[in-house]
Amino acid sequence: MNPSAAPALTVRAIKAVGVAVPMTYALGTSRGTITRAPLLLIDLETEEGVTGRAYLWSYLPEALPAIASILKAVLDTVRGERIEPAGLWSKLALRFHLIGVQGIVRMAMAGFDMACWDALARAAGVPLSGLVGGTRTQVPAYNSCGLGLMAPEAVADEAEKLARGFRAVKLRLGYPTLREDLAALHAVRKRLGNGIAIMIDYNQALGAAEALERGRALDREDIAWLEEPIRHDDYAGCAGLARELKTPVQIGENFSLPPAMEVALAAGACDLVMPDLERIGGVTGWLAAAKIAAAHSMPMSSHLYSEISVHLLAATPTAHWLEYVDWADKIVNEPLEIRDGHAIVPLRPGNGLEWNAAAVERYQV
Ligand code: SMN
Ligand code: MG
Repeated sequence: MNPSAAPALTVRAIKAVGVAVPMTYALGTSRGTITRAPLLLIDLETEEGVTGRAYLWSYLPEALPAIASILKAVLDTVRGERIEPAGLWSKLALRFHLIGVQGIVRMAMAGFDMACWDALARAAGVPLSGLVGGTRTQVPAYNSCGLGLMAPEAVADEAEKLARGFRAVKLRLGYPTLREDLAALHAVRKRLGNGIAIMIDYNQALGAAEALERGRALDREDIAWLEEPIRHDDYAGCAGLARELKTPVQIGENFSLPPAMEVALAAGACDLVMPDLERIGGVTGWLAAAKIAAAHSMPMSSHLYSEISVHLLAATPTAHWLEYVDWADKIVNEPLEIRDGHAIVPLRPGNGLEWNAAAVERYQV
């Protein structure tokens, strides 16, 4: 449906609660290990009685109060305004122009934007996917839990568990040597067989020369993509790798707002994109990014935020893969459903997020 046809809603209050939710599988990246998911749960209350919900993944628990504090400034700026996400985004961008729409400011704005879209979809009685023009009922999903840096047999054991119900998993690499990278990859491949696709994520661990050497070795391994091999903002370096390597180069979780994606694509920095719902600027930013990707015929996957991203990929012309993580499962009433390697787009109104009050109390920080 046309979003402007949704019933009128007015911003009344924003509640934000920080939780640190234990993760079933630790996330051991080349840049550090995370064992608890720091999430800021946002409730946007409206004068009309509809509540919009969203969460923000803050990487660092210490960032939670800072984002909540910026959300107070967001509320002060838009209290009493009609919910029209793009217009409110512009108003907030002006309000925060001097500090800059980046970091925790962008996080707060994106979380507010996601909650606005949820409120509108709930008020209209349609799933978020329907509000943004989505037609797909399911989206291919890869399991991105765990599979961090550890001994080859341990990572193979974890891969076996994580591949159940999926047709693809993501493996984190960036060991000190290529030999160790290949040992982990070979152990996982041997355990999973050839029917499961493997994505590889370096989290920017390599320099350009090292990335070319390891990328050439990985070209012989039939992997689905090579993610963030080098600094995320070295678009010229990324473009060189995309040209030289057979394996598709994937970047995007660090695009800050849609113009960054436009610049990266103009530079030929990748073969695939995977914007992050928060960093790209919430649902409003995602929809703009999806248009850019479509204009470049660029396959677009998601980064984190599985529960909301599934609705948006349902409406993304070049939708590719949903990144599935279960990190919010313990604090929501109805976790995202995976069936035969696909995430099912929920049919209930809004984005489908409802907090499990007992779990929120338990994990509150
Ligand atoms: C990642 C996600 C969340 C925190 C750290 C790293 C990773 C991914 O880059 O793509 O899943
Ligand atoms: Mg990544």
